[in-house]
Amino acid sequence: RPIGLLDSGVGGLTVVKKIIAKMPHESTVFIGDNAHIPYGDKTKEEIIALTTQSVKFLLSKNVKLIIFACNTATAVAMNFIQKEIEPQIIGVIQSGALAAANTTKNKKVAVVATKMTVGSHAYQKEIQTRDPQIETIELAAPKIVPLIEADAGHKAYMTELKKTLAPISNLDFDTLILGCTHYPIIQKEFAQCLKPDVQIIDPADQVAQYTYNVMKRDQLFSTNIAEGKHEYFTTGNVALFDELGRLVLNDQ
Ligand code: DGN
Repeated sequence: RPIGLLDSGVGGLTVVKKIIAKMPHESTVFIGDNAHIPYGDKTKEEIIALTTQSVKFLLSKNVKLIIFACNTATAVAMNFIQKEIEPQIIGVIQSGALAAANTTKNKKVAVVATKMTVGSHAYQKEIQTRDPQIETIELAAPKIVPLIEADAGHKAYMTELKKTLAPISNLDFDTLILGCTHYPIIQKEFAQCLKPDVQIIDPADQVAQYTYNVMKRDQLFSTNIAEGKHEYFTTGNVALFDELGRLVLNDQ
């Protein structure tokens, strides 16, 4: 049985890529809800309804575990949907918070994410439970995801990203969480907009490790000795998803 992953668009492929690298014998099924991107500006009810559709699709593919490769869905819909289904759901926020709490030395962490993720303060809460001394600075960046989804060539980001990060770029945090799974696609550009000693956290690294641990604990590893198979689906434009998706999967 495969591992299921979902996102509102191609961002979740940054997580798929790390899962495949960590567990090459596992098969995966990914669904990107590109028809309804961005999730960050929608209501909680809308996000729960859309995420539920993607979860139903993944369950129809007989997945053994589901990863919400979307911070917005993790923040808003994960706990609610977990109550309704049997397979375990793994989100990205808990892992991102853990990685940041383990990384920061000066106990100041910045999180850049969608409006909805920032509004939920999910990162702040998770970081607080790990270390109440850590100060979390949260910044919503609603313009970045639509730019990434629109521009397969990675071009028009710098100006917008600089503008978006301006309110925090001179603050003295030493760790920054890419709190949206689209952002690792432009991690280099993020680095260029920040002080050189800021550590950038892609929660997907810790998600891959956590997923590995859960699969070991629950004996979910595939007995395949061949490489896993990977299927990709989108609710949106297939040609665009294909073009941008290939770029994300091959490019990092
Ligand atoms: N990739 C998603 C996230 O991690 O929050 C959401 C992007 C969006 O829909 N705006």
